Amino acid sequence: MKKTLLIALTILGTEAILAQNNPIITKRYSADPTARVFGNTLYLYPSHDRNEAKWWDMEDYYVYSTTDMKKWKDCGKVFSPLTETNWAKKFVWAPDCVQRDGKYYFYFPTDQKHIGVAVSNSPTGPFKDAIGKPLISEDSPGIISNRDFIDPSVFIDDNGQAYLFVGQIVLNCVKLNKDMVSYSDPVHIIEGVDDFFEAIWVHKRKGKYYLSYSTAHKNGQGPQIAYAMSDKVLGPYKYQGVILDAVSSGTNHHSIVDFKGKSYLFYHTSDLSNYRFPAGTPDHAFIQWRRSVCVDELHYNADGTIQPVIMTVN
Ligand code: FUB
Repeated sequence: MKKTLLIALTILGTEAILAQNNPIITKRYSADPTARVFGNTLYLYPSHDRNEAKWWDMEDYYVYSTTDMKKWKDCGKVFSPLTETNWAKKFVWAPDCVQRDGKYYFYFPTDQKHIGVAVSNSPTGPFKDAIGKPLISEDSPGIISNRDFIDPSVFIDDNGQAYLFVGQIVLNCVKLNKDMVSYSDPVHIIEGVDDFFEAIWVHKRKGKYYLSYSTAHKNGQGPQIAYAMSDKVLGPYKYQGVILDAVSSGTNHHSIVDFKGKSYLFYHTSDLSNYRFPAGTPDHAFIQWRRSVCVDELHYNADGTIQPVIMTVN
């Protein structure tokens, strides 16, 4: 991602974005990037920061895809929970999408307190509300939530068991049923995730489970992406260190994925809108709701620990 090359062109009505530098998505603002590999293609499921944003008042979701990490396709709008469900009222934030038995399940937070699930036969939607109500909420039995109940992240283990991790400050986890739109197990509260604030991401490599997440703001410094490891998916986890230092945005949110022989960290910054946390003036604070997705390679040490990621910038 070193040389600046950013060209947008139109091919047969679909927008192809050539991006070899950060941020990779410049057509519209995007944040909270969940990257997932389905088949030969990497799909990006970010949240969508609006040009007119007055807060984190996001309304809909767009998807992007690539087969080479250089050329990105804008797959268009795939879901608008505020108009396409009869229960979501505001704030559609960081989503996730996983595949099971040929269907794609899209998990999305709304209203700072509900997690919904939508489904499609295609990774690029359109997604439809699967159950007509939230899958789980801050006041569901067993949930512990003393702040926002947001940022769903689904992990499917090698034995096929799917887990939904979710929450802010307190990390809740439930086992999803095979239908992916219900759960029946007790709620697990995950221990050992030091300084966890939000943006949970779960992955597994060589038999070890990794939880990575955004820490809280500290002493005026922006949040970092830190991680913890365990031999068991439900922990307890042990803190390992920082993967990504504070970015220009006042929020930090990422995903980690392997694609075509390399590992990547997707994250967001506010570089494109020229915002740098903390805000200098009230006017400056206004543009913090316009973030853009970036990506850099991620490297592991021989013992499985993760090397800090060096951000590449324009
Ligand atoms: O984008 C809205 C919220 O900001 C996300 O849900 C959090 O993770 C933070 O990035």
